[in-house]
Amino acid sequence: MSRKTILALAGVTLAAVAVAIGQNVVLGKTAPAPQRILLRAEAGQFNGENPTLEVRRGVPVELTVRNEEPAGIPHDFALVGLDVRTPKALQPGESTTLRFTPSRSGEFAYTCTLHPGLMDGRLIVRP
Ligand SMILES: [Cu+2]
Repeated sequence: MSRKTILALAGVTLAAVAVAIGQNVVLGKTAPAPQRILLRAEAGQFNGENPTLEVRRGVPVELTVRNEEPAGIPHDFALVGLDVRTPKALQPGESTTLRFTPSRSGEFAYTCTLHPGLMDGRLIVRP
């Protein structure tokens, strides 16, 4: 390896360090990993049982809702009291990811507004 090549590699390394330092300065600290949740709407239920979801307050949530009905049945998703909902009904095969950071702890209801009473569950935000 020539001296020129080594210097070039060192330059790359220094650039990488500078980028890493720059990110640290911008963020101040490492951002927490998002809490990822997948809800599959199928046969008129979420994940077959409308599970109770648990997340931590102050940590970003990425909640993906996917309509896995075979055909003809739209679904949506709304978290009552947290101002989180799918922008529109999802047709079979469609999905959307909702991103939010719960700012207060407590218990919140979720539902598919097209099938209330069938697709209802709870989200618990832990302090
Ligand atoms: Cu529904």
